[in-house]
Order: sequence, then C-alpha cells, then structure tokens
Amino acid sequence: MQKIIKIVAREILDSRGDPTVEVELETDGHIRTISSVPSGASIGSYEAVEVRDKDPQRFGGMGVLKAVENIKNTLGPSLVGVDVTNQKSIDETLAGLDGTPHKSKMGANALLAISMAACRAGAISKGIPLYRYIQGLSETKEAKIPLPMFNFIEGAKHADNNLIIQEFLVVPEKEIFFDNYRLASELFHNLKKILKNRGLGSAVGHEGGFAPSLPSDEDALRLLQETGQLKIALDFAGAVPNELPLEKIASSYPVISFEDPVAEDDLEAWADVTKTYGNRILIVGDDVFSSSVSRFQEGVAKNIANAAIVKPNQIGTITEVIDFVKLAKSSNYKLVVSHRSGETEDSFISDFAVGIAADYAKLGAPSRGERVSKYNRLVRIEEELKNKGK
Ligand code: 2PG
Ligand code: MG
Repeated sequence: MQKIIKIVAREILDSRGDPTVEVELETDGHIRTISSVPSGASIGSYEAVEVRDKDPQRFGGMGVLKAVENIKNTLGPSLVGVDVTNQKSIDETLAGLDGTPHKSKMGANALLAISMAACRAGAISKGIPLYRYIQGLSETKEAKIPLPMFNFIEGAKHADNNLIIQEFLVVPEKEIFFDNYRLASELFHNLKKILKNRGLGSAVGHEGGFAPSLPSDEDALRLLQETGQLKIALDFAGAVPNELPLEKIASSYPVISFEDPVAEDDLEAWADVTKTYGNRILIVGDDVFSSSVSRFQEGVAKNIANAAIVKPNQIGTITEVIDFVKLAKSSNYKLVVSHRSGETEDSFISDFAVGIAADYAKLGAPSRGERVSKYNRLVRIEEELKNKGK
C-alpha cells in the first residue's frame, strides 16, 4: 500500500495564457505525479465552478492563488496518510471538505487537480497504465480508443469571427486511430490551403481550429465539404443560426451529431429535437447535463438527448464523473469525452476516454501542443492495446 505523504499546488498557465492549478502528489513509496486542470469559455450554469482570485492586480483577476491555498491549507493536509488507490474515499474527502453543490468553496479546479494526481499515482502503485486503472475504477469491460472528433473551424466564444456555431468538427471513421489522425492532419492542411487561396485568414481559435470570417455559418459547412468527404459534428453551444436551421443542416450535410442544439434550460425543446432527429443523429447533451448525475436523471426522465458529453471539470472529482459515465451507459447513451477550450499539456483525458471505452473523444484540432498532446497519447495507447490485447 502506498500512502500520500505530500500534495503541493501551484499556478501555471493554460493554452489561453490564463492561470490554472497544477498539483504534485507524492507517496511514501516515492511515486510522484503531476496533474493540471483545464478551463472552459462557454460554461454551463450547472457546472461545478472554478475558484478564481478576482484580484485585478494579478492576471486580470484570473489568478488561482485562492485555489492553491485551499490545497495547501485544507485539501492536501487532509489526505496525508490515505491509501492512494482509494480513489473513492479520496474524492469523498475532497467533496466533503468543499461541502457545496457546485464546489464553489474550495473550487472544482482545486479538487480535480488532486483527484487526477491521485488517480495517476494509484495506477503507478498498481503497476498498470492509467487507462487500465480507470477501466477498473469504472468497471468497463473492454478498453477502447474512441472515434476522434477533430475541430476544424471555430466560432462563437472560441473565435473572434462572426460564426454563430461554436465548433465545426470532422469525424473520420476508420478503425485504426492513427489512420484517422493522419487523415485529419492531411485534411486540416487541405483546408488551410483552401482558406489561403481564397484570401481567408488561417488564424486559429481557442481549440486550434481555423477561425475565418465567413459570410455565413453555412459557408463553414461548405468549406468542410470541399476539404474532403467526412462526417461532420457540430457544437451549437445552445445557439442555432437563424438562416441555418437544424432541418436544413440535417438534410443537406453528412452530419452525425448535434451537440447542445438547444439552450440548457429548455428541456421541452430538447425533447422535441431528440424526437425529430434522434433516430439518425446523435443529440449530445453538454451544458444541459454538465456531467452531473442529478441533471442527467432529470433529462432522461424527459427523454432528452441520446448522447452525453463527459468533462471531469464540470463536476470536480474522478469518482463523480465515473458515476455519471456509469449512469449514462446504463441508460444506453453514447459518450463523448471532451477537453475544454482552455487546456494544458496534461493528457489525462485521453486515458480517461480509453478507460471508460467512450464512443467519441473531442480533443481539438490536429494541431497545437495542448491538443496534440492528447491525440499523441492515444497513438501510444493504441500501440499498447495492439501489442497486449484489450
Ligand atoms: C464545449 C467545450 C469544449 P468550453 O462547449 O464543448 O469544446 O467548450 O471548454 O469553452 O466550454
Ligand atoms: Mg459543448
């Protein structure tokens, strides 16, 4: 048994250049792990919250020293001496010390950084890869690499352009992950050439996808089609453009999923959209569920969506997000594990997606360090799974 002896926290910067929390955890058997947490830009109102300093003198108010202090003074010391493989009790201690419904006292950013670092240490102490350890925690029968959803074009809160839809994603569906990765990279470069030839900017948005100013959202869909024939996924983040309603998209483009096609509180409209399109398109709940068991229960009772986004920082601990995964699976919902628009180089989410055998993973464009760190981790896991069997 390995016991936690030390938990240290600090501020580092994320991909947007904003501070975020990093934790180092150490055990009595000399295991040392590091984890850092991501941050969203389009944040649902049911999500667990980050604690930020709001001190205008530091990082424009975005500092996370309070969360770091919470780890140093309260959360860290309470876990000293705890068996690092006891993820459930570690997470219960963390959630208990916070004690609020949305983790607003200690901060989901503080809790999750520790929860992830403990999970990593648990895997090392058992001598198994992180995805295997998560497979065990989530009682998943067979680990598998999810189909990737690559972000090619960005709009809304993730870009400085005029597009209303937040994410235009392409979904290659080959069996081998690396083949999908290669195809996405080649098509991404195609798209860049098309944009340049048309005199459109090839600057990128928060997740590495291109962020051109286009006459309309439909032009973004046309660009994806010119780039190559692939399945398309869209994240509306609750806002559907007036001139491009769902019927038009569904009947004219090879779209496989609509994420948040309705605002998070309009459950009746959610049920309508699910009823109309759910037999042929994945209707993916992100903000509406916020990886929360209670929100999911409410949604299922009203027949909304047939797939769910899974984001650990929407709920704050690994145990709670696994509870959400188990419930969604038992209700036959497809699962899309997702990064956030503000990311670090941490690739925990890739192991998580494989360990819970998610159907899809949304990890950004096939470019930029904080995005490819996740896809590159999937490349390594795929090699291991091939060599060792599932
Ligand atoms: C989303 C996410 C990730 P953000 O809406 O699905 O792509 O965006 O992290 O800004 O909430
Ligand atoms: Mg979303």
